[in-house]
Amino acid sequence: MRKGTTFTRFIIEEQRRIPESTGEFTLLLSSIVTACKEISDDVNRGQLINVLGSADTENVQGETQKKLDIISNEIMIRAMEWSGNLAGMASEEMETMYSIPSRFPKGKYLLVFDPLDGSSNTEVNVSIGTIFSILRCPDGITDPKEEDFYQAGTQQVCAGYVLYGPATNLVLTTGQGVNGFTLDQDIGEFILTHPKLTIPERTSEFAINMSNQRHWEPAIKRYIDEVVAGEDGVRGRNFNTRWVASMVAEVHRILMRGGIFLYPRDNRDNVTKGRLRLLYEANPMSFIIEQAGGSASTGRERILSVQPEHLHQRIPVVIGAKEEVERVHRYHIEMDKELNGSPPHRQAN
Ligand code: AFP
Repeated sequence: MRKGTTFTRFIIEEQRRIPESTGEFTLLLSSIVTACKEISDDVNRGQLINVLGSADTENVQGETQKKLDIISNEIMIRAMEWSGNLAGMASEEMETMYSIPSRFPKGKYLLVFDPLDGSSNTEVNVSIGTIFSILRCPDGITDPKEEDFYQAGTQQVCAGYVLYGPATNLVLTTGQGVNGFTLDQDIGEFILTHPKLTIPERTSEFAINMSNQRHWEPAIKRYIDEVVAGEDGVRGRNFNTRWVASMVAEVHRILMRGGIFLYPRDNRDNVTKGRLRLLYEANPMSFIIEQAGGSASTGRERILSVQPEHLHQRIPVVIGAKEEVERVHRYHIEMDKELNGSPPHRQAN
């Protein structure tokens, strides 16, 4: 007999702790996880079932879609729309929100997701993942509009990701800490392998796309110059670097052994407000990181407090070890004081 708590048992036991629970949320989570197992299987088979490569289409952000981006989005939609737990969905791969077709019952939750984050890595067999965030549909609304999704990250009921790497991991928070599961391929179940994950406050590992260095604001340049200088500089100790170009993999590494991840805004035309998306990348990851004892900031404010204004809104992201995130935040405050109110896009020079 295998040892370990299955995901199914875990969520049912969690549900039992809340006497007034209807089980709707448990079913919703269970459907998301089933969809992710299907995505995991397609990612795993890749070239064998001809799902790698470009779909030759563009998403709303003007990014070329991979076949697997479209397939994963379709899997999520088909797995979730019938469930009766959702009032609507929104995804990186769909320009507008997805209304639940009238032939299906509706529920009290909204689901926002990035079906396959880091998909530029699909051809090179590097870790990628699905990110999701569950929000409550505002009271009395059965036919939500896009504005109903514009909820600050603090309002999230649950956030999670599934990492498709050498192993498939599910990491989840409902605001009571963070738990990690590993897919046992033989029995098709996630098993609780990483209970109560926490991030060390201190780290010596950073992740940033260094090729954008010349576009950064002075605060980011200062921080990175200092960590790169290592024991010869003001930090007095050496740092190491990693960059996977897959936020799920970077956040997972931080949860496993610490670190800081930065995708700051910079002075390139399409990155003046940041590169990553608030609702389905930054918010769920920030909720997880904070619940594990880390910090998540735009550099200037707490990500989870930002009021969204668009479905596909971008935002600067600095997340991970508390001490480091706070330092980056301090550098931004000092820089802004020095530059004394000059417009943000100018400050990147
Ligand atoms: P894709 O899903 O288009 O591959 O983007 C991945 C991502 O949103 C995030 O996971 C990475 O950290 C970041 O973009 C990588 O961006 P760069 O290619 O600019 O480094």
